[in-house]
Amino acid sequence: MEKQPKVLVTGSGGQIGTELVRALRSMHGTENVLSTDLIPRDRDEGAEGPFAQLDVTDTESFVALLEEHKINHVYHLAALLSSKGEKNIDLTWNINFEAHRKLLAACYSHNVDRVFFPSTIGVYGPTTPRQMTPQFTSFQPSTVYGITKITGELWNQYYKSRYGLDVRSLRYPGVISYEVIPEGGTTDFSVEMFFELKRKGHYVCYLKKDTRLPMIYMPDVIKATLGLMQAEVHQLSTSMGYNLSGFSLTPAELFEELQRYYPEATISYEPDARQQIADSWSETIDDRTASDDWGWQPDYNMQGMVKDMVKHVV
Ligand code: AKB
Repeated sequence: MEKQPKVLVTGSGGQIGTELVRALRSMHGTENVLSTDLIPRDRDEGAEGPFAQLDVTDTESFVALLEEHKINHVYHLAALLSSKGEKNIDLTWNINFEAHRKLLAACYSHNVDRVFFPSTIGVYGPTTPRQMTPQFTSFQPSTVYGITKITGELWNQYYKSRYGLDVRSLRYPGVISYEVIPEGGTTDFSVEMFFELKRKGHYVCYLKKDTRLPMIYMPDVIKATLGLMQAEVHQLSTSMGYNLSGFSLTPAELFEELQRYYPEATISYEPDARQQIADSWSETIDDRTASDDWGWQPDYNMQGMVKDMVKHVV
C-alpha cells in the first residue's frame, strides 16, 4: 500500500479549510490529517479526526505539532481577507506574512516535503491588465492583503530556489460555497446573495451591479488544490501562485440567474469601501499555465454552480 503523507492544515475552520480537511481525510485517511485552528472546534468538520488549537503566530506550538505528528505536508490556510485586512493592517501583516515566513522556516528545518500556500486575485492592482490577466504580470496591489500575499508568493519562490523547499500556491478568485459563509472578503456578496434571497427575499449588495469579478465554486477549489498538490514536481513551471478561475460574474448577472429560482426576489445596490478594492482587481483570468502544467480544468460554470448551490442553501 502507498505510504500516506501526514498532513497539517492551519485555519481549518474557515470557508476552504472546512471542506478541504474532509477531502484530505477521505484521500489520506482521517488519522493522517491534523486540522488546526485558532478557534476551538465547534462544528462538525465531516469525519471526526485529530484537531489541535493553534495560533499561527505561535511558531513554537506549530513546531511541536510538526514533531509530535511527524508532519510532512502542510496546508497553511490561516489568513485575514481583503476587506477585514484594511481594518487592521498590522495584524494582517503579522498573520498573513510574518507567521507564514516563520512557518516556512520551520517546515524547512523539520523536513516537511510539501507546503501549500493560498494566494489570491488580490495580488493584482491598478497596473495589472484586468481582462484575461496573465500569469506573469504587474503586481502592485492596493490592499495590505494583496501586499502580504504577493510577498508570501515571492518568499515561497525564494525558499524553493535557495533551499529546494517544495512550496505550491494558487491565486484563488472569489470562492462560492454553502457550508461556511465567508467573512471579511470583497467577493463575499457572491455567497451572501444566495442566503439573503432564500431567507429574506432581498439582498443589499455592497458593490455596483456591473462589477465583474473572477469566481470559482468550492468543488473546483478542492479539485484544483488537490490537483496541484498531487502533481509531479517536474510538471510545475512556477513556485509563484498559479492563476486560477472558474468563471466571472457581476452581482447583476448572479441575481438574474438566481431569479430563475426565486422569481419574487429583489436586490438593491449600496456600494461601500469594498467597491474600490473590487475595482482594482481583475475581471477575467488567464489560467492556461495551470492547465498546461498540471491539467487544471474547472467543472462548473456560473449556471451549474447556481443550480447546485440553491439545492444546499437553507
Ligand atoms: C477576498 O475577497 O478578499 C477573497 C479573495 C478574492 O482573496 N475572497
